[in-house]
Order: sequence, then C-alpha cells, then structure tokens
Amino acid sequence: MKPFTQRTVPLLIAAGMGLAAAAAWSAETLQDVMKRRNLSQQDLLAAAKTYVPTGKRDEFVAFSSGGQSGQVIVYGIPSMRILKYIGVFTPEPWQGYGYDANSKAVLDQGRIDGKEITWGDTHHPAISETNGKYDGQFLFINDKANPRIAVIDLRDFETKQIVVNPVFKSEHGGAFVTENTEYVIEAAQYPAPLENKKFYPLEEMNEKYRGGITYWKFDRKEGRIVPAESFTIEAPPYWQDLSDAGKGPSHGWAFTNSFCAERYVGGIEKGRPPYEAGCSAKDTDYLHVMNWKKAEELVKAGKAKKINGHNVLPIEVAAKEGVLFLIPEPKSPHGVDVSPDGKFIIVGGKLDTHASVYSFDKIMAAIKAGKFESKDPYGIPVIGMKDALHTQVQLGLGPLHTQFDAKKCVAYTSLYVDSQVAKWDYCEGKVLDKISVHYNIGHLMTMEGDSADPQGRYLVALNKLAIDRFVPVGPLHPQNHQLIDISNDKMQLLYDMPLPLGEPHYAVAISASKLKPGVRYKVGTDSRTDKPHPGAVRAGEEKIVKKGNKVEVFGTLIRSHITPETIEAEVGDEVVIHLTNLERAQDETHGFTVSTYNVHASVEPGKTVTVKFKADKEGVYPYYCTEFCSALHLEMMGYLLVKPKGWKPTKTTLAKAGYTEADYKATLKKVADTQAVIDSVVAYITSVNYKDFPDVVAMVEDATDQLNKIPEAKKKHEAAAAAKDWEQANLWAEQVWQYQVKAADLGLRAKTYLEQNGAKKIK
Ligand code: RUQ
Ligand code: CUA
Repeated sequence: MKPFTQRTVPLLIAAGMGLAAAAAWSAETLQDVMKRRNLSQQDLLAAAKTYVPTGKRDEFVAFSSGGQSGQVIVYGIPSMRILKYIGVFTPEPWQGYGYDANSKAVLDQGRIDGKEITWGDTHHPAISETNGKYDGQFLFINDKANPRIAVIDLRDFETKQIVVNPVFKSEHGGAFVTENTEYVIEAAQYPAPLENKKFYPLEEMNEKYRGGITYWKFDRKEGRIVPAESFTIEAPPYWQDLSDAGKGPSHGWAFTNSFCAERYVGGIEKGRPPYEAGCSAKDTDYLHVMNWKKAEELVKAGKAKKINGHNVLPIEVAAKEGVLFLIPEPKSPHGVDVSPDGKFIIVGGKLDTHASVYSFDKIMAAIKAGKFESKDPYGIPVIGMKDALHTQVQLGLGPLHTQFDAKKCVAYTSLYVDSQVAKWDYCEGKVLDKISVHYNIGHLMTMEGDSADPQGRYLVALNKLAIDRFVPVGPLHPQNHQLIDISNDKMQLLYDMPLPLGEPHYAVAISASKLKPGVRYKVGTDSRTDKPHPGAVRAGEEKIVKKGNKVEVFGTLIRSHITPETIEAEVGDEVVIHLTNLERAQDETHGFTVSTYNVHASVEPGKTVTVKFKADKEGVYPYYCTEFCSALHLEMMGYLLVKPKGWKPTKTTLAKAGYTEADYKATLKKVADTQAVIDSVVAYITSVNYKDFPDVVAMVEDATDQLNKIPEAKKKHEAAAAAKDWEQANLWAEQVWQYQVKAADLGLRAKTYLEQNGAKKIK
C-alpha cells in the first residue's frame, strides 16, 4: 500500500485493523484463574457449556415474554446473551416504535373503545407451526391485562398487528397456535359480561358473566389475523386458564384448563372470605375439551351469534353439537400441555401434588360412547376423570407447566412450591430426576419443547423470584432465567441470567437455523404494513411540498447526510417528514429525531418511515441521525426553522470560511492519496473470489454507489476552480473525499471479511 496522508491514516487504520492486544493477562493459567475466582471443576464445565466465543453464534433463539414491559425479549441459548427487545404493546424508543407515524398506527390498533393503552402484561409467546413443528415465520403474544394478541413477523422482528378481543375483559390462555397455525387461541381469565360496556352486578355471576375461548383466524400469506373469520366459544364463568392445541391424532381439538369452577365471588370488605379461599375450596375444576374444527363449521353455517360484531358460539350450541366437553381436573390446576405425539394432555395440579395425564384416545372413546358422568350447570357434558386419565404421577408441591424432551415419553414439569424441576416419564408414570432452582419456578421451557418435534438439549427455568442470586439493585429484583443442561440423565444447572424488563411468564426457543430474517427492505417499504410507502423517494427525487399549512418532506438518508438539510415552516404548520434509507449495506441503520418534538424513527436499510408533528413553537430545531452510522455521523444533521407568520429575511447570504487556492490544492492531494488506497483495496478484492461472498458483494455494491457520486461533485469543484471560486471549489472537493472515505471504509470491511473467511486467489 502507498503511504497516505495524516488525516486519512487514523480513519482507515481504525476501519481496517483491530488493535493488537497486549497479552499480559494470558500469563495466568487456567488453574490460576480457578483459584483466584474460586471456581470448581463443575463451574468450569458449566462455563464451557454456555460460553460462545466471539464470532460464534448461539444454537437456539429464545423469545421470552417481557411481562409488564409489554415487550418481547429475544436471547440466545446457551450463551443467554440478550439480542433484542421487540416493542409490542408498549412504545419502544430505539426502534421508533410509537414515535413514528407508521408504528403508531400499529399501536393504535390496540386502542380499546378509542382509549390509548400503552402498556401490556405479556404472558405467552407462540411461534407459528407447520405440522406441529416450529416454522420460524411468526410470533404471537398476548396481553393479559387488556385482552389483546399481537402478531410479530420474524422476517424483521417487528410487530405488525394488534387485535383487541371484542368480548373479553382479560385473558390468560393465549397465545397458543393450532397445528398449522390455522388459529391463534386466546382464552379468557376473569369472567365478565361478554357484551361491551354492559353492567351486571356480581350477584348475577352465574347468569350474566361468562368466560370463553377465542380462535383467531390467521392468514399466513398476509401475515395477519382476520377478525371477521374468527370466533369465540362461549364458556361458563369458570376462570379459563391456559390452552394448548391438539396435533397429530388430536388435530382439530384444543384444550383449556380452568380454575375457580366454584364460580366464587369474594368481597373481603363485606366480610366474605376472599377469592383465594372460595376459588380453591373444591377438589376439582374443569378441563375444557373443544372440537374447534366442528366449531369452525358451525360458525360458517351461521350458528354463531354476534356480540360486539364478533362471532360467538353459544354454550348451548357448543354443548349440543359436540364442540365442548368438560373433564374434572385436580385442583386449581395450572398449565395444560399436549405431548409431541398429540396423544396425551398433561395438566399440573398446582394445589395438588400430581400431574394428571389424560389420554386423547380415552377421551374420544368416552365421547363416542356417549359416556358422561354428568352435565355441568350449563348443560355441558362432563366426562368422568377415570374414563379419561392415562395416569397420575406424584411430582411434588405445586406442579405447573410441562415441556417435552427429544427423548420419547420424557417430560419436565415445574414445581412452584418446591422450587424444583421434575423430569419424569409420562408413558410409564414415574419420576426420573429432580433439580432445585432459585426460586419459585413458573414456566419452564425446553428447546422447541411444546412442538411436535422437541429438540432436547437445554431447559430454561423461568423463576419468579431471584432473592439472593445477583448483586442487589434495590427492593425490585430482576427475574432469573436459569439454564439447565438436560442432555444427560442427571440435569445440570449451568447459568443464571438476570432479566430486568418485567416478569417473563413464558418463553419459546427455536433452532437458530430456522430463522431467516432479512438484511434490508425493498427500497421504500413501510415495514409495518409490508407495502410500498407512499412517501418513499429515490436519490435525486427528494422534495419539500408546502400546501396550506402543511409542510410535507420527501427525504432520504445515506451516509452521512439527510436530504434535505433545511426544512422551513411557519408556526402552526403541520410537518410531515418521510424518510427513506437508501443504504443497502448490512446494519447501516439511520435514526431520525427533531429536537423537542418527541418524534424518533429507526430507519433500517430500504425502509421508509414517517414522523409527524405540529410545529407549534417558533424557533430553531436541529434534527439529526441518532445511530452512529459512520465517521461523519455527527455531521448527519439539518435544521428545522420554524418562523413566525409573515417573517421576512434581512440577511440573505451565509458566512464564508475564506478558502484559498492552496486549500483547494491540499484537498486535491488528499483526494489523490485516498484514491490510491481505494485502488489497492479494489485490486485485492478483485484478485480473489469475492463474488462467492454475498455479504461482500453487497458491500462492493454499496461502495460503488458512493464512488458513482464522485463525477458530479468533481465536475462542480472543477467548474468552481475554473471560475476561481475557491470556496465552492474546496467544499466540493471535500465532498468528493467524503464519498471516497465511505467507499474506502466499505472496501476495507470487505477486505477484512474476505481475509477472515478464507477467500481464494483467482487468476
Ligand atoms: S401462567 S400467571 Cu403462563 Cu403460569 Cu401466566
Ligand atoms: Cu446516519 Cu448517523
């Protein structure tokens, strides 16, 4: 390489090479470190099982509910490194979620009776399935507090849709998907009148309050829920809890457990025993067994009634037509999980020490034979527990949720009160192993462990309390996700991960190889609708349109400038700014904000985003790119000038820097030196098989983009120089250098990539 100038050197070196680390610490041996840090052999083994070296990636990706944050947390397994928070029911500033107009439109779908609700209590994420197996296309998650379901597209990890349940006032048993994601299941929790905004006293609980299970139709091609084709199976005011869908032999059926089948109404302030006493007084509650295929037919045949514009299949119809059956389950149960082969349904006892394993075959046999032990007060046939049970296994105190292993018949159940995980065989009905966790485990998760094809390997315990596990950070502690190795006979605890964003209830984990997220959008895409954005423009088409008191900006972003660099408005104008990121390079996101107007956008390559606000205050408002996108990131800015009405300029020229011919010549020299660097990098890249590396091809395209802008700037500086306008000549020559620097930066990145990934010389 030729020597380059003083200013170029640090920039290019920083871009091209890492710092050679001084290796003083490596003098310590493994034994030294073990001694100094007081680590056992067991610790080292655990560390080796979770450590993911730099440059390597995790085998699995977990999607955890973000609990009260209303978000989804994405992390890798086994490293337990957090990869992303996805804004779902709650604004998330980094992603511009709730701060740009396009994502606000998604959050607005979650309004209830017109009221903005900016938080959610997310509980259960579900990955879309094909034949009962995770397909990695979509993620669904519920909001328990304000009954809603959100759809996240795993091509870009963005929330695309929020649907509000039109008949529930709360829900818990969502989101769970049917075998081919035909439906997303959402079951109510606390009974309430199904009619919207209708009051009935608690004394009318049995008559007027209802539960239900909603089946949201999912259109996979559109990637959206279709409310008009969705329906709810009305249910008695038992407190429906979690759900799971059948698969394989039980395809077409779904199961929802419940508690407080006592239909107890508390009122401690009136001297009545509280809910907790009355809701767990009896020994059994009801597992709801539903034939959703049949329900779908009945709804299509017009057997549903409309409540709040939504299809509701009345209890009488469901009971009479063989859609809804009940089976007793002990005692205030929690969690219902269908085995991978679809043959068994496992319910945790919560207040009982057993897990109950129901046999789908036996349930079907009882239904076929019309063998029911009774009817519930609403006329729903009740199948006898002994006629449906395969086995019951005593696991310990507070059994809740069950997940499955890749090994046949092996399941894991969380024991809330014992703070343990039980590994057991649900075919034979015996306990295999137990491990203690810290503390009070709720859900647990194995890899793809609620699908038809569990992957085994790891289990994560989602503990409710962290107590003494971490450095204290005040009375509010983080949550504790504990990673457990389940590949051997004995479970081994590997790692504690604090999760400080709300209480994650449930999580799902998928093989990383099944996820295929995109790198860039088709230029001009509105990522929230997946459609072309009407405000998108290409390079050179940028414009500002002023109509009445609306200023509409059609702008672009590319390293390192925002076009336009000045936006003028009058006080009271509505300002609408559409921005298209013209970059193609991976990870070249630009952000955008305007001082004090509470707007923010994250504009990934190819995306178009709109921000809107009323310019209600006279003044000068810098706007700038909020992602550190390039060396000239800080210069990626402009001014919004909000003028008083009828304002007239008194000064019409900008101050000059007074550049001379010598400055211009120096800049030209710098340009020539930089060109030499570029030439040497280009020579290297084209001497190897770079076309075999798609990432490099994208970088080369991007660099070429930058270089292609040079001739125009060059023409301008040469014309200015011919006219002896050294000010303009020098500035346009500087702009040439800007394009070069960005091209060189990309070229060096490409070169490093090629060197590290074994590019081969070609002739
Ligand atoms: S549940 S309390 Cu998933 Cu155990 Cu929400
Ligand atoms: Cu674009 Cu910083």
